[in-house]
Amino acid sequence: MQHQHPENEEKYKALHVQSGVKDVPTVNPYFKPKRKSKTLVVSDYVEGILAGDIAMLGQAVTLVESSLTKHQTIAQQVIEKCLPYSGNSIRLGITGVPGAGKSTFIEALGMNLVKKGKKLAVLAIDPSSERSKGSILGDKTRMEELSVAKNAFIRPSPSAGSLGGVARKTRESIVLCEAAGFDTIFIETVGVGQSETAVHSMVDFFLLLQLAGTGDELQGIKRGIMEMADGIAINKCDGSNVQKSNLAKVQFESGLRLFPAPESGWTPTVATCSSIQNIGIFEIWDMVNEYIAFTKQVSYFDYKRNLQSKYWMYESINEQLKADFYNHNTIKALLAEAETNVISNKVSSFIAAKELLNTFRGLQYKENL
Ligand SMILES: Nc1nc2c(ncn2[C@@H]2O[C@H](COP(=O)(O)OP(=O)(O)O)[C@@H](O)[C@H]2O)c(=O)[nH]1
Ligand SMILES: [Mg+2]
Repeated sequence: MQHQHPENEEKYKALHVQSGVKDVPTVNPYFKPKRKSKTLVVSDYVEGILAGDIAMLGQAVTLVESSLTKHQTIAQQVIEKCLPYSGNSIRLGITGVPGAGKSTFIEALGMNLVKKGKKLAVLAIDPSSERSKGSILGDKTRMEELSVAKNAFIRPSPSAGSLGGVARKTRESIVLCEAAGFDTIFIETVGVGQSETAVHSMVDFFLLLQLAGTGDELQGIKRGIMEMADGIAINKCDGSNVQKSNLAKVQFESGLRLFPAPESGWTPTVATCSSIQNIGIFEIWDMVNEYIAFTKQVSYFDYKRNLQSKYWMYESINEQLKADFYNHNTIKALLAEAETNVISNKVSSFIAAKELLNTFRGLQYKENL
């Protein structure tokens, strides 16, 4: 093509103009477009979960946690299909003040268990995690070995929504984990008030991690939580803390005797352990197993699980009713007005509430026509 350049004519001997090259393509010609990933349907999730596919389990849990209606619709169907395959696990709740060593304990016991061939799922309930942007992130570093162990599935707390909402999501995730073959489920709670009750109502065994010398054993604070516990472990029983921990053990034991006997007939046990030095950890697992054997023998195990199922049904009804009411646009507008009326004593609180509920019922009736 050289001749096309007039400068290449005979008369300009000294000059030689090269042809340019074609523009290089802006896209990589070797790039093979990936097949567009297919949208997963309910049966994909269910089959994946039942086959023990952890990636699929993770995606299904994400759906459970999503607040989008279209995700919830799929999630609920997946849960329903998985339900018949759930229930075959030991569910252990772990509570204690921040810093008590819950995550370290889970790492220690969890590694013991997966080495013995158990399949362990670790879930968490931390309704505050949205604000604190995941205290659980720090936790994953405490579960360094466990978070990469083959037979472990660690999932941070669902963060969006009310405690009730967060707890429901965790409870539903338990079903999926069990259907995926996880035989041991740990639920970690951040020890701030309400979340213990929620965790207590979804586990078989509720373990309270305590520290020696915090004064709890003497002041009897967190009485409600102590009453819920099936076992207490005094953690950080190592180094200069051993003597104090043993003393705390005795104090907790006598403290527990002041509580009324639990319905199960099981006497809560107190143990000491060091999660960092891996001392006394497996003994706590023995304690859990003794409890399971005991409650199964006296037919309390299933009874408790049935109570829990009923509890969650009512919880869901309550949540749903509340959400329907408070999220209704007309009601939202009327609430502001009712507040003013109540404050200025124009209407009594009780009557205002009754009127709003009546209006809500009327609206629902019309909407359902
Ligand atoms: N000495 C000692 N320190 C521990 C033990 N378990 C946990 N810790 C430390 O206590 C701190 C809080 O532990 P972490 O597991 O994050 O507590 P969490 O907030 O209850 O989950 C960390 O610095 C741990 O290293 C233990 O058994 N002995
Ligand atoms: Mg933690």
